[in-house]
Amino acid sequence: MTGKELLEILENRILVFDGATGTNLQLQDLTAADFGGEAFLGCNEYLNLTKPDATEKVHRGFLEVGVDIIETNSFGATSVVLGEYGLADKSYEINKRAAEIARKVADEFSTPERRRYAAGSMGPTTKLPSLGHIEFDAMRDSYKEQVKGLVDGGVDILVLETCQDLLQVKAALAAMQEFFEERKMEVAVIVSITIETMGTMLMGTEISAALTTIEPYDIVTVFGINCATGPKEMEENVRYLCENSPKPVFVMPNAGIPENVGGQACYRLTPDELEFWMKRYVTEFGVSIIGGCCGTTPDHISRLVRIAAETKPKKREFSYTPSVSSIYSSVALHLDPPPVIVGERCNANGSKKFKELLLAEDYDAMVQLAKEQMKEGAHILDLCVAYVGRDEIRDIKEVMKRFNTQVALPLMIDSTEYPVIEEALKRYAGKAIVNSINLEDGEERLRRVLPLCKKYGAAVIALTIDETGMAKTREKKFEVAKRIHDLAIDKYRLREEDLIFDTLTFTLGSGDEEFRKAGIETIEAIKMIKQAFPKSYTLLGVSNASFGLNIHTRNVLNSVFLHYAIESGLDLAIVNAQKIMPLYKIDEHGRELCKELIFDERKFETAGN
Ligand code: THG
Repeated sequence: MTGKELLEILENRILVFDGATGTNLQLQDLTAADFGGEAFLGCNEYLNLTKPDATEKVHRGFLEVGVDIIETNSFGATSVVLGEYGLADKSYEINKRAAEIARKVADEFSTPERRRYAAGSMGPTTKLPSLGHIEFDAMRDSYKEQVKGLVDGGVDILVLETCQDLLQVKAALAAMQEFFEERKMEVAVIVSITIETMGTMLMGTEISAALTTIEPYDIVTVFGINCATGPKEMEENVRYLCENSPKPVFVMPNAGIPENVGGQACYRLTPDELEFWMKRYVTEFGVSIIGGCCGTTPDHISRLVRIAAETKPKKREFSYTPSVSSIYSSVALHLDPPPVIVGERCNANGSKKFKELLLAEDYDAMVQLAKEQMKEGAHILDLCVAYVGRDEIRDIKEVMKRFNTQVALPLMIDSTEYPVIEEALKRYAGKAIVNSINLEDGEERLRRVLPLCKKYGAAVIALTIDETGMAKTREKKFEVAKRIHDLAIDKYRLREEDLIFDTLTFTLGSGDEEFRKAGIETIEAIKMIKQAFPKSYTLLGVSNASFGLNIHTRNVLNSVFLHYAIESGLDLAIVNAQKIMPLYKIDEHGRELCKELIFDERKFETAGN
């Protein structure tokens, strides 16, 4: 089943997933022999080979109470997890068998009026890539083998569930995307994250950050939450998703928060209680797919079947705010009042201090400089570790593995090197911005960078530069922006809201006749772009406007220039957050002089320095 087919079904009915696999295997009192020996005791996924009847029995139990979708017994069947039992090389086989078993039983219960589906369960593994437990590539490859087994075994859907770390999600999605491209096919994908009792994912991720990061992926059809708590504790997060997510919402709670009874997890939520909450989520909030996680039995799930039979899907009204995100929290690409402030100081070419820290390889102090900018009011950070004579790949790896978890602000990856951009994106759990693309070498840069943005779910900055150089007039800036826009959207399938235009400015203080109109052209181009592409965003590296002037003049000119750019619709500004002044703090004379410089209304002969 494709994502589109799943969406069509969800237009007309609520779908019901099954309940706990582990809990219901345990109820069968399986012996070590059933698991294939003492060494494999507790490896539920191995049962698909050693005692397939046990898995089949769980599926039957749920299909008998009327579920639409059963999940394969493959939650821990990646090589990463199976390796703990010495079964890493059996991953493909186990996943394929798990899928075949589920496929067979689902088909048995299918009727022409009502098909039953098999969803390939993919768990979080036992490793957290954001904590360095495993490299992105290794995790992606392990997931890819699981996907291969599940799809070859005949699943209709892939469900990546109980996700703890967004970087783990990205590795799994990269695996699926590569697999779909290689096979020239696709199956519907559901991603479900786990929100712990403290209100965030295990890594500290807020629900808004998770939605922002996963939302750009076209292959993900449905997004939701499962595990950790009962339905009641999920209320605020379910509400958030239903009010904000463009993708249909999935909810699969435990039978309550587990209580420890003599070393055993004990789940106490009654079927009545589950029904009460889930009914509310479906009818009032507009949840589309419901099911049960740990501790839920066929008794619980029969209540969900009843809800689905009694209820038509609610037309949900949501409003999604295009944003970017760190592993922890998200930042909208337009703020009121504007602008979104992008801190410029984590740039080896733009800050003497950052350059020195890079040369000293004092990566931890680089994190401190990032944190300082957050205190100064930055919302996003530009990050550039390019420095002549240094290995930029090595530096970006070292920096990203720290910035990913130690910097709470979303990052803008500022590099001209494609491999550097990819290495950065592979180490970033959130939704980044890639800085930047342009048409200097024709389409080449778009061809290389935009697929990376799609693969890792990033936004991108487009500079108004083409084969003839940096555009100078408003018309030319607009023309280049439009050319990039059309290519990015039509050819590379980027979304309008993931595109940020930078109309660039030459320095205004050179006194050079050629650049007298640089400021006004840059500002006017912002207006034209905003009008033509209202769903996209605009950005300026503001400090560029004042290169060559003395430091005080720079701060004043940057502040005034920023003011007028914002008036023309600028959304984001790369600045030194600490140095930007509100207009009222600048004396009348200074303000007037800057205005004349920016709008070329000069009553004096040369630009004052
Ligand atoms: N557009 C986009 N990205 C960009 C730029 C842009 N990235 C880089 C740059 N331009 C924006 N960042 C800076 C950072 C620092 C300075 C200017 C622009 C700067 N630094 C001081 C100097 O060089 O004189 C040094 C400050 C210090 O050492 O502390 O001016 O336009 N998309």
